[in-house]
Amino acid sequence: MRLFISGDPHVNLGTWNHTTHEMCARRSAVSSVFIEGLKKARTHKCDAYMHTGDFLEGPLANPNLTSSEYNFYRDFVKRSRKFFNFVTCPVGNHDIPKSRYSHYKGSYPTVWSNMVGDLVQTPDILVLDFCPNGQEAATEQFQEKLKKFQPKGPWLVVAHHLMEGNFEFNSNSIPSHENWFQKKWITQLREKGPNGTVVLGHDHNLWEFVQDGVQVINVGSPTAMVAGDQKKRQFLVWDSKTGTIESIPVKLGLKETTLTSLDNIPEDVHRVVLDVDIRTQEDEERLKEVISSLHAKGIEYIDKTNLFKDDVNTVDLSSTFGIQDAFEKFIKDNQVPNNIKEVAANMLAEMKVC
Ligand SMILES: [Mn+2]
Repeated sequence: MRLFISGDPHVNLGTWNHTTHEMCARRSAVSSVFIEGLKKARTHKCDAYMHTGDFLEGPLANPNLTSSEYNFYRDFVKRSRKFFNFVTCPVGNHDIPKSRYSHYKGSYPTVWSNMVGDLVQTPDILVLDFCPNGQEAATEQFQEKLKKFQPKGPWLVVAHHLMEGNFEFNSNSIPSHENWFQKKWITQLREKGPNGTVVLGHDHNLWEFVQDGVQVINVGSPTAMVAGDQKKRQFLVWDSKTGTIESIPVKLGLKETTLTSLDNIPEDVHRVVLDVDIRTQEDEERLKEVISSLHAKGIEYIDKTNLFKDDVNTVDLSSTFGIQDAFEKFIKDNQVPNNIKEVAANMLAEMKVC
């Protein structure tokens, strides 16, 4: 089996703590990379598409999805199963309803919970869901699973955990927000067989190292988290026969550019930094013009002149549902096989109805 692996997409990231423009750009970037992944999974002859949790920016942060978005993504996964065994595991912290966290009181929506938890059924893959009850519970969960783990060949562990000692951060003050994949676990896993790999989700950056002969890879988010983020992005392909893991680079991201003159306004960027020298009334009029054209195109901007800094957040999100555009491009793409195009076209038609 060849398994295609993609990390934390966090679809809808930006519904809190970001400007409307950032939100639009991010939705559109995630949509494109999602389609890109589907195509790459085929060209790399993969049998299944797995993501390592936090598919949506779900209940933990903000369950602020429109019902058409939610239905669309759920449908996408359901239908893409005709072509790929699309698996949504492990479960990430954003895929879990708040009501299951021990420290939360009250009830919270279970936006995503019906979709997660489809596990790859093979003795060679061990999946560790994010555990909402803290590190002790996560450790217990690992030791329980380890007892039953009997790989016959090359093995793979996929977990929605941060790596102890390699990339430690406390993203908020709630201890149960993090699970740590411990280094001693790697030593224990090594006893199950010499040809093993650990793939982690949860940390949005990309990194890897080898310990006790076991390759440990943090897959990272498949696209930039904000405009201007230049970090390397990737998908992974794991081959169960050879135990090899291959990194497939992803070029898509959120592009930012700085303008020092208002002569050439780029079309293919997500954010423009306007660092222009305004001397005359005419300059000011031109800047106003440029800003309104950026608005119209849904391109975010940072105005360093401060002349129009209050003039933001005017884009209507309901008209900038990025995945529709991505699908339209996908359907027109000559390299996409017809049977996949057909499904995409049907999905797009249905999406427009709702
Ligand atoms: Mn996470």
